[in-house]
Amino acid sequence: MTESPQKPILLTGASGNLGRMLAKALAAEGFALKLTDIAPFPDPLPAGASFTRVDLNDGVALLRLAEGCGTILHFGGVSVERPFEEVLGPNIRGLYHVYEAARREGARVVFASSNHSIGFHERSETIDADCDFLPDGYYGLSKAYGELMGRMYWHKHGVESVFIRIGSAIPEPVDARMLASWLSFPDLARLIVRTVVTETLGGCRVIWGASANARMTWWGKDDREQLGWAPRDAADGFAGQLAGKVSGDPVIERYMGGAYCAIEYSRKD
Ligand code: 15L
Repeated sequence: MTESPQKPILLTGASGNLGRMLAKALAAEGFALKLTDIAPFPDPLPAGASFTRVDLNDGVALLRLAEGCGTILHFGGVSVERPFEEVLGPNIRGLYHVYEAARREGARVVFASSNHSIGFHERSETIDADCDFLPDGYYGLSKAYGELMGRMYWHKHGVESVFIRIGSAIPEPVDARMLASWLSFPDLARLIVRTVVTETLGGCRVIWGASANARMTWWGKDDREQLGWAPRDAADGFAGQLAGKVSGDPVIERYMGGAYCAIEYSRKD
């Protein structure tokens, strides 16, 4: 750990792919962790970590769990496109519970937002962090709402937030789109450390969650300098094998959100 002793970190979604990776990486850095998820934690508990099974719909349990925490890393909830009714509880009500807990504890929220909050921007554009939200489904819409909720909690209650609009955070890129959108696990882990140790944010900060990929021309200015983060990895080495791996679907290939844009797409023009 680089700076002053930290209060414990609450990590929601700890049993998911990103949660498991972050639990390991943050524990290795010496952070005290309270892990939570609706699903059991599948790995051996890292040193300095506890795990409590909680449904994000249960606001009382979440308040109790957040007691004494200085940061809430909110990676819980539905993480793919699903029908509205499935997204509503975990991603909207659950998020409200997270922000209420942060308000009570005076904690910072680091929100795993997504590129799907802006998914209907065309790939030919370069958009800055203050661009319009153009969600590509109910999941992306919940991420846009989450960022708006964070802004409300800053202006009304002084709760600081970092919104990470994650591209494609998986161990390796698997198609041509990810030559632009890929975010390596180490780059994400280093970013999360910066979101925790940076002393003051003075509001809400937005980060485009992509590695230093040569094809990442879609996403421009954001608040990385203030956090002291710059990605170090790149998908470029995969270009030879992945450049031709495209869908052939004009909707998927036109927009940043890719396949999510084409789910139940019914426009005729
Ligand atoms: C996301 O937000 C999803 O959680 C993930 O499963 C991927 O679909 C990713 O975006 C992506 O756009 O590649």
